[in-house]
Amino acid sequence: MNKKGFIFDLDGVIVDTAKYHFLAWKKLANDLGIDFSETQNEELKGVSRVKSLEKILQWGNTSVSEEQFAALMKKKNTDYLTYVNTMTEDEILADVPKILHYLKEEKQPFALGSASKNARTILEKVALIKDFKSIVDGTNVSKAKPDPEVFLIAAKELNIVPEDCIVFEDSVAGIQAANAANMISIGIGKKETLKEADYIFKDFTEISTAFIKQLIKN
Ligand code: B16
Ligand code: MG
Repeated sequence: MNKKGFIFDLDGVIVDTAKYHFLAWKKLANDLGIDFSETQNEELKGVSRVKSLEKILQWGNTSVSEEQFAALMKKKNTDYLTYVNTMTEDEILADVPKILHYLKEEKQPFALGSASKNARTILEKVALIKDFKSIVDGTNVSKAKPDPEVFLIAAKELNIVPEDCIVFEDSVAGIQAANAANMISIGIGKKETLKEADYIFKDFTEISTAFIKQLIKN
């Protein structure tokens, strides 16, 4: 039987935590006297926590000391976690369970490949943690997307060569990382934004099990 490695990004693919990142970053930015819009939040998707804060400070023409930077990072995460702690299975995005169920039925291994250091907490909150054969997140990588490191580690842990891996991603940097890893990239989101992906779908309601079956076969 053909075996492929399926790798899922977390935020924007399995759950929409971007709305919580937005609330936490907005509060932090506004407290510093910096404006922060939803459009700017889009630019932080898939970007690490450190890089996100660097960008916000840059947008606000603000510089802080190393200690202040560390304190701001901590503050943002504490605030973000208050939202994460309210999460339940109801927040799993539409038709994600349908695809995960199908992969299990077909005995296809799947992993998580996320930039988030909170990935395990989130997967626990939405009761998906036991389903993933491997979880690679912000605590396991040294290079952020678009570097392929996160997906290459996931492939290794799944014991599947990169060429036989399929990545679901909602961020441009993530699609670039999947392409750089020589994996099949599936963009979840807008066609105009994710044009570098091999396939693009609005969300999982547009992805049929027949399509997944075809990916397994090829
Ligand atoms: P944390 P993903 C990313 O998750 C988010 O898209 C991005 O906005 C966030 O800054 C990053 O995780 C780090 O998250 O602060 O929880 O470590 O899309 O790679 O699953
Ligand atoms: Mg994402």
